[in-house]
This record gives sequence, C-alpha cells and structure tokens, in this order.
Amino acid sequence: MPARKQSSGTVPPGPEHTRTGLSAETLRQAFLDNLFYIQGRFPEIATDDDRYQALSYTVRDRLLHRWVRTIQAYKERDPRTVCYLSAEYLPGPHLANNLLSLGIVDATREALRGLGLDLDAILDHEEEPGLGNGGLGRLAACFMDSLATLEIPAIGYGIRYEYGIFDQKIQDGWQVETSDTWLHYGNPWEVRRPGICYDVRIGGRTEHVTDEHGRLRVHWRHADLFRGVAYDTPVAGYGVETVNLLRLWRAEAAEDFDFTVFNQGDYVGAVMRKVRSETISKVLYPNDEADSGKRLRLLQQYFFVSCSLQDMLRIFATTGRPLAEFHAKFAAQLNDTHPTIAVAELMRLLVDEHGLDWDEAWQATRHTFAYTNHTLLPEALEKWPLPLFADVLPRHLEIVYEINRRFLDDMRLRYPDDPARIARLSIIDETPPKYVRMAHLASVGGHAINGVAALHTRLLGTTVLKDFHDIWPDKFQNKTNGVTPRRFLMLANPGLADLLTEALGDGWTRDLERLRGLEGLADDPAFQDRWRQAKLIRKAALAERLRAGQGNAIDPASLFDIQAKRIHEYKRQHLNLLHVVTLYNRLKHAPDADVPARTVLFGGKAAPGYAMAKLIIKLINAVAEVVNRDPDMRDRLKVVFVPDYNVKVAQSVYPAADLSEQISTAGMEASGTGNMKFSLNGALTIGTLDGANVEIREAVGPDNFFLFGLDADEAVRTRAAGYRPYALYERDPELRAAVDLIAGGHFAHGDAGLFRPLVDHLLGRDDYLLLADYRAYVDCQDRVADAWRDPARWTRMAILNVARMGRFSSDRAIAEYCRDIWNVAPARVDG
Ligand code: RUG
Repeated sequence: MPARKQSSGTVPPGPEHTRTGLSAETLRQAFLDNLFYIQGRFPEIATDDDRYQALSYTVRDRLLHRWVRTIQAYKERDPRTVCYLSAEYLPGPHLANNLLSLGIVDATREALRGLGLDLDAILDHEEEPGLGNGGLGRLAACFMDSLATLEIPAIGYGIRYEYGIFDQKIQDGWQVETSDTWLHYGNPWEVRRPGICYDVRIGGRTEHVTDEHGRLRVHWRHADLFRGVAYDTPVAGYGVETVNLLRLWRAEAAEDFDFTVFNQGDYVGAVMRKVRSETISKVLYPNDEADSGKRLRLLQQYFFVSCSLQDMLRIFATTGRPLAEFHAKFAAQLNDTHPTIAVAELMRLLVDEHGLDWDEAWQATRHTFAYTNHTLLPEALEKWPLPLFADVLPRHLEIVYEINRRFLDDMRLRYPDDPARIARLSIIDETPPKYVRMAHLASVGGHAINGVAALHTRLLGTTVLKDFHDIWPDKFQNKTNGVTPRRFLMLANPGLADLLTEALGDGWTRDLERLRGLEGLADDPAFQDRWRQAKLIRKAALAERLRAGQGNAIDPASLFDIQAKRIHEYKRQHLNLLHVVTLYNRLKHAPDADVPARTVLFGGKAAPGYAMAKLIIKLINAVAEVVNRDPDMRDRLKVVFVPDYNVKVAQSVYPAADLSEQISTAGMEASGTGNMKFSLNGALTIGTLDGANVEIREAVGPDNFFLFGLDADEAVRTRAAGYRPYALYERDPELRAAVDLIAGGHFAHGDAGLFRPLVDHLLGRDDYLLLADYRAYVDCQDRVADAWRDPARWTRMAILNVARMGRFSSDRAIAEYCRDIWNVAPARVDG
C-alpha cells in the first residue's frame, strides 16, 4: 500500500492531532478516546459493537477533515457538479473501504494489535447498508467511488431507507425473508442535517389564476405535506484528498404531533400523521415485484427527487447566477427511470415557484438531465397508471401533458402521416386506464440516453426506444459499466492485490489498464505458482466461512464454479442446475469416471413475490441435499447455496471463484457487473453473448473465455420460428434424464409435484430458452473440465483475464460519462 503523507491544512490545534493524525499511536489514542467518550466504555467491558463504533468514529473524524476542505474548495471554485439521482445505493461495509482510501489499514491494524484487538474481527462486525436490490445500486456505489477518486465534484442523492433489502435465511431449502435492521445499533458514518430539510407536497388540486401582470399562475393546493431531512455520508476518493457527499433523504412529518387532533382526545390519530410520513422512507422496494404498493413507490420517487432538486436550487442560489443557467452548474443523471419525475418537478420548481417562462425552464431542464437505461425487460420499464399519477401529483400531470403536447406537435410536423408512430412516441400510453411512460419522459426531458453495455445500447436503439433513436440518433450513447478495483480487488483480494503490486507497482489501483503488464508473466511458472497460491488462500477462506456458517465441507482444491447474482429466470440458475444434474447422472452411471472435482456454488436473493425464483432456490438446495450425501459422488460434485448474498459476502465469493457463470439468455441482461468482478479476480467465464460478456470476451480474447449458446439475434429468430422445447427434450437423452429426475421427485423425497411448475414451464414455453442452449452449455462445461485438468493452461488463461480487464474499471466508465455526457472536469482538493 502506498505510504500516505499526513494532511496539513486546517488541522485543529493540539500536539496529538487525535482527530486527524494517521500514525498508529494517534489512532490507538483516538480509538480509546472514542470508546470512552462516545460509547462510554473502557476496553475490558467493551462489546464488539463498541469497538466497531469507536473505530468508525476514529476514521470518520479523519474523513470529516477532508470533507470540509472539499466543500470549501467547491464553494470557492464553483465547478460544474454531477448529481447522481438514484433510488438505490449498495455501498457495502464502509469501515474497511475508508481505511483503504485514507491509506491507514496497516497503521490501524498495528494500533489495534497493541490493544490486543484484531482489525478483521472488528471489520466483520459491520452491518452494511443494503439500500439497493443488486447491480443497479452497486453500480451507483462504484460510480460514487470513482467520482471521488477522479476528483469530480459530485453529490449522490437517494433515499435513506430504514429497512433495506431483506435478509435472506434458508429454511428447509426455501428462502425466508427477514427485515433488515441495519440502523439498529446506529450508523456512525452518517451526519444528520436537520437544517437541510425540504417540504414535499402531494395530492390535492391545482388552480390556474392570472396575476396582476396578466401572467398565468398555477397554485397547487396540496392535500398532504411531508418533510425530507438530509443524512450525509462521506465518500472518500482513493489516494486523493477529495471526499464527496452521499446525501440520502429521510421522510419525517412536517409537524411531529397534530395538536388539534390531540386536543380532541384522539391520541392515536395525533401520531398517525407522523407514522404515515415516515412510511415513505421506511423500506426499499424489492424489484421484480408485481404491481403491489405502487402508490408508495411513486411517493418515494417523488419525495427524494423533490428534496434533491430543492437542495440543488438552494446550492445554486449561493452562486448568485441567474436561474436560467442552472444547467451550467449541475449535470444530473437519472439512474434508470426511478428518478424521472425529476423532469416534471424541475419544470414545476422553475416555472411555478421561481417564475421562469416555460421555454427558459425547458432549456435548463433538458440540459440538466441525462438518462441511463438499465433494462429492456418490459416488466421493469416503469409506467404509472394515469389515475394514480393524477391523484398523487396533479400538477405534475399537467406539466407532463404540456411537455407531451409540445413534443408531439413537433413530431407531427416531422411525421405528418404516421399517427401510429406518434402514439408510440407519446409519453402517455392511451391503453386504458392510460399510463405515463417514464422512459419516454426521460428520453424527451434529457439531452442524452445511454445503455450500459454495447449490445444493450444497440438493442435499446433498435427495440424499446427505436422511435426515439430514429428521431435523435445522436442522443444515444453507450457507456459500458465498470467496477471499482479498490473494493473488489484491493479490499476483497489483498493477496492477489499484493502480487499485482509486486509485479507492476501500485499504479494499477488508479489506472487499471496497467494490469496489461501481466501479459508477459502469463507463462512464467514461478509467477503462476504464486498466482495459484493466492487463489487457493481465498478458496480456503470461503470454504472455512461456509463450514463455520452452515457446516458445509468443501474442498478448496476442487473447481469452484460460482453463480452469484439475483435469482431470476432470465439469469438461468436452473440451466446451471440442469448441468449439475447431468454430471450427477453421469457419475451415477459411471461411478469410476475420471471427472475433476467440482464445487458448484450459488448465491442470490429472489424477490419475495417471485414464486418461480423462490422455487429455483428450493431446487438448488434440494439438489444439494441429494448430491452432497450420495457416496457415489465421492466428493467429485458438491452443491452449496451461500445464503444472504450481499456486498460483504460478495467480497469473499469473487476472489474464490475459478469459474464464473454468466449464462443469461442472450439479449436479456443489460450488462452485468458481477461478470467483471469475477474476471478481475482471476475467474474464467462461461457465458453467453449477453450484456457486457460480449465486451469481456473481446477484451480477454476468445481463447480465454468459454462461450456457448444462441446470440441475441438467434434467440429472437428461435422464438419467431415457433420454438418447441419439448422436441429438444425428446431428442437429447441427457437432457431428458436430467429433466425427468427433477420431475419425478428424486430431489423432493419422492414428491413429483414440487418442481412441476418449473418443469412444465421448461417443457411447455421455456421463455428463456434453457433447452435451446442446454446441449451447447453442457458441451462447453466439458471443455471447462478439460482446461481445468491442465493447471498451467488454466492459470495462463486466468492471468490473461486479469491482465485485460483494465477497461472494466468504473474509473473508465466515469471518465466517459464526464467527457461525453456531463461535461465536467476534476476540481483538485489540496492537502
Ligand atoms: O439487470 C441490470 C444489470 O444487467 C446491470 O448490470 C445493472 C447495472 O447497470 O443494472 C441491473 N438492473 C436493471 N437493475 N435494475 C434494473 C431495472 O430497473
């Protein structure tokens, strides 16, 4: 790790600098002080949590110092600022990452050792903020890391959910959800800002009046009022002084207590308003859910967007610039359609509240926003039923209508004889009860639209947003996702990180392209040995974790074949299972077959209301139960489900993988980022030509990637040609044997009904083309086994994978957003 110089600047007085010093001795002293003065404990009686809190406050003090200086620098220089609007963030545990950013991992370890304490045990105690569902929220967190590291002025805006993504337990093989109480012990990383709060109105009706200057004014007579209070979390750049801001909003009642109601004797009613208000930021919505609770979700989106825009306007007011220049100060990114109501809200704020005329306001709005699309799945493209929208946001509906009217008038000039196209382009879907199409609002209301991988962007422009691509081809851009090498290599895999630094110097940590220097070492036997050693250590660590947690005994020498991501039919965990059952059948029929030992690991959560995904989890565990205790397997096949997959667990999973399963139906996974994290940690990929797999394969070279299956165009053609999965089942004996074993109840204690819905779907419709890809997948897995038998060949491929992953750093992705969409430049904060 590079040595870090102690910060100068606005250091508070005092010889010890207990709040800023970075030496082991000052850290030790500060830790003890915090244990005493914040936790009210002395070392002998301190609990794990006391120690975690005391250390976190010690680190936070050091961050605050840089944080304040960053704000000062931004205030002085007034740079264009990125505002990342995202309903989800999955930052992962903060403590270790902040130690890394400050360059004080070793000093802290030493300080604690002096007190007889183990840093890793303290780190393990942290409860991570699960404020996201998966890839989209984690991408937002990687982007925040890269923005700070690249010294870009940025604010991440979102929601401070009191309950994040549910905790997953496995009972009798089934997923059971329990609530995530991440705030139970308090959150040392956030600073509540009671002074930064905004009123958010909803419901009611509008009145259109003419003022004394003859101008038409709109008054929104709202029905309800909430307040959003800011909670700030510092986001430190790595190896720089910049500390940016993640500002999350908590909903509170505008007044704590309704005294009118109270005085009438209705004590419960008096607090109801408070309870109702706080509901807005109470819980994160699990994705892949049906329409339940739509109203609350719309409220959540509007709530955080309104607070964020009001906050941006407050900051803007301090610059003294005219409001029509708002877009010169801020570049706001809409992370999916979730924050898209921002387009109408900014128009409302500028026109209704600040008196700009429509054209000026529209000019500012359009130049402020840009939209990232993360999915082509129709069920995930948000559209709000018009009656609901009108009820919650009556003024915004008028604004959306006006935006749409002007837009469609232009389009009619362009396409005078094409009413069908006009209907397709409209922001309003006229199918009863009518809907507001949020992706259309985002496309019209922003100056750029981007997909998250090259294939995804192409498909976006040729399918879901084709009509928009026809009118504004230049608005479309690709920005392939990336991941932060700090968390997902330096923190997750310190052994490999040290080996890389020894071989290449430490420049790769901020310039991942430098990993290319490894290419020359790919065939070096001594380097290969060390590479395998580093991998084995992480595999043994994961094995130990699983043994201690669930009593699973797995062999670190076996091939670790891992699929870890949300459970979804399009991600095809059940295709992986069909392969597992095929291997099982082969070993049953030829118990002496020479197959390399394989441990197939799964991890991931299913949306609570997604029955098929939950059945897939049950099937994984059911197969595991049978396979793992069958003596014929002789430890050559093991199946393990890793429960409660989250960022912390992910950090122990990626480094342990030999094989990364990226097997979604081509055309369905927008990008994927797990695929990048596995490969960056030296796993080889078995995958389809889907999402960013396409670019990963191009980068690492086709010889270093196990490709199988239909591509996106072939998948479309297969469906169009009248796909009949049953015919494939009949034709392929191994496939039939695998399906029959599942259907017959072999993995369900003889209950042939349990997995029937899954089997029926595969044989009847098979929307995700598992059977079409089965043979190619199984044959490809045979090629994987062959490669694994040759350690020198496998290790060479793994080294080349890592060497060529530089492009998939989130630093590269953010640099592209800065250059092509946001037009922002770094603003260095001096030490
Ligand atoms: O499913 C996509 C992933 O393919 C992608 O890598 C990730 C980040 O871009 O976003 C995921 N996603 C899409 N999460 N939610 C959605 C739809 O709202």
